[in-house]
Amino acid sequence: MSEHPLVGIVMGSKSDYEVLLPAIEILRALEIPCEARVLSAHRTPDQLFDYVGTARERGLRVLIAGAGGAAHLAGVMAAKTLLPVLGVPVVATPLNGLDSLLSMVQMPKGIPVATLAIGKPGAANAALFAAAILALNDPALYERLGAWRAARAQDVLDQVLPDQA
Ligand code: RP5
Repeated sequence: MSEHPLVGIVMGSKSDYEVLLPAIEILRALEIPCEARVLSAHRTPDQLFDYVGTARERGLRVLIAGAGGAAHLAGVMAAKTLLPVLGVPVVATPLNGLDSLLSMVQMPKGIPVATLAIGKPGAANAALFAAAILALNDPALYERLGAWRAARAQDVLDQVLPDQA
């Protein structure tokens, strides 16, 4: 984690950490300074408001919100900032993340939450989407993101099936 983060990752509970970990790992791989916090829209609303309300002046440029259940975290954050908020639905209830997905993707008109897939794939893509946003004004990051994408393509091309080994 950096002292001057550009991306702030907020999760509603420590129990969400494993799901959000791919986002942290990809941001690190792309050398994007980030920070992660546990803050809840319903358990710590005042502290969440403080965090989001000061995010821009502290240098943050993109926020990632991961939460499960009735995942109002992302929408509440989006309501308190003009920074882009990327939502990652988390599996936390018997509804298997569909509750969280719909809570984020069905935000009423006017307060957008850019919602990714449920779980770890969504967390990884949130980091990549944050990178794409930041790369608009950072040519070096654009190059790193392009190299990351090319490496993933090479991973696919290098795959060998059992009957080809
Ligand atoms: C949400 O409730 C959190 O984001 C988490 O996904 C879910 C369960 O939280 P814990 O009961 O594990 O703290 O607010």
